[in-house]
Amino acid sequence: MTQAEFVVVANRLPVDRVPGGGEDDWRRSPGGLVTALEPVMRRADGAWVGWVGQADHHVEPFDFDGTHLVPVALSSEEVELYYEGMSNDTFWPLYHDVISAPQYHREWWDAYVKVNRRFAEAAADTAAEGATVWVQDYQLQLVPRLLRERRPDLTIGYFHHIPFPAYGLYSQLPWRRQVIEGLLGADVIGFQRVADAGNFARAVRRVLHYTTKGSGIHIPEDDGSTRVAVARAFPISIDSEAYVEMARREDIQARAAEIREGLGNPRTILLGVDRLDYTKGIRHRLKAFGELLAGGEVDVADVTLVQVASPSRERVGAYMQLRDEIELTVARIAGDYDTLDHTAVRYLHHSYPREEMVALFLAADVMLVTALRDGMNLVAKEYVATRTDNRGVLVLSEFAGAADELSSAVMVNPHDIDGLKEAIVRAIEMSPAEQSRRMRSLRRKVLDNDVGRWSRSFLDALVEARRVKDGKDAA
Ligand code: GDG
Repeated sequence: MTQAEFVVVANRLPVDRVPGGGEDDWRRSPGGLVTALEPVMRRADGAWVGWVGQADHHVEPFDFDGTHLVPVALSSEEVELYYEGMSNDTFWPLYHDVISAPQYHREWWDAYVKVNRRFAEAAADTAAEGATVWVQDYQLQLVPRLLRERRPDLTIGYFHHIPFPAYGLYSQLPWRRQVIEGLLGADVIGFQRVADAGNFARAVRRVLHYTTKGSGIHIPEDDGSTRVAVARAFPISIDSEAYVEMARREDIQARAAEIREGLGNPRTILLGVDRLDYTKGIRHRLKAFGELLAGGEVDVADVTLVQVASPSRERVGAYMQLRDEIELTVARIAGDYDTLDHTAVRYLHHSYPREEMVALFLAADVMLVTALRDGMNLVAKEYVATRTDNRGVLVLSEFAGAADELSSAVMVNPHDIDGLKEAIVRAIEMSPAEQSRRMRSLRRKVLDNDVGRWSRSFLDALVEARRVKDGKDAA
């Protein structure tokens, strides 16, 4: 059994099976987290504990590209109860301000506990004495405590990629105490926004009556001593340089021109790129755009909205319903406003390679990020990173975590349809000088604060936690 000094625990392993390949054919998953942690994993002789993404599949631990991968198996029933149920139909809607009604089912919770225990056991078996373990996201909120119980020698971090809701909503959760206790097993608990960390600290005070001071949470231990866990914001980012490099590639620029051409060279291309998810505000965006066409503020001959809605969680009822609603709206807009030469909305229910996404970013004059609630929203940062000529406008929801940093965007409250319409018109009409002024400032933020900086600052906080712990043990 490998004993690693640094272990990441996430719902998914950082690899996907190669389609059509053999049992042992894996490729690196495209995600930002994987890119961010790659250098750390190599340097630290790291291991990654996670699910392979297929139910009822037992895979032995294996090495991939310098990282030791430890697969956790899930049965199809567990995928249904722990993943699609508790994670994606309870925590996801509850933590995104109940945009869709969360379902509370005791058998989902039981499966969640059981699967979290399995991940904690796998991590405990993988970590070397005194190692650092970094747990990722809301599917694994109980792992920090379960792991600490088994391995008090470890330094444990947890990062929460999605929002943490206000207590008035969080308190609905029948297992609100267990979840807080689970998270408090970590030495450092990271959130996207300062407000998320604040909501968490308040929940800790309300549920457990612990004292919090700044980012410190004072946890009474069984032996009468107090342990201090740190809960604060570490806003995640992207591999900005990789996006800049792709944006400079001639083949990708040529593809962007081809995309514009294919749409009939409209004066303005608006773009939305989201997983098809009710948190992303796709319906609000379509409603605002439809009204602009109806009111004549926007003409189909001049403006096209390209909406990429990548398939997501297709077995969860709320997602099936959302897809039907969006597709009905798109078809209505097409029927009312398309001409033989122009299309109002080019709707694409597909996933695309990263290069194609960058070509789309380059082709788009206006990027619409109108999430009703979003932990961060990396698409906003990716768009900004690719705009090397400082042109283009980002319309950004104040309910996305990215709004804290990207304050030079055109800010919107997506619930305010009139406000959203005004923002879209303003973006379409914005002078090149104003575009450039705003984009320069946005780009500075995204280039300075990339994902490498994010992971370094989180890991530095863990090193500090370790120092405090060692100091305490020595005393
Ligand atoms: C969660 C939180 C937080 C999308 N379609 C395609 C594609 N994408 C890529 C985007 C972007 C990523 O997927 C989506 O990231 P987001 O941040 O926008 O949203 P979530 O998936 O909801 O992520 C979020 C994030 O975790 C990180 O902490 O920011 O708030 O909800 O990178 O470009 N990529 C490709 N083809 C597609 O069709 N290649």
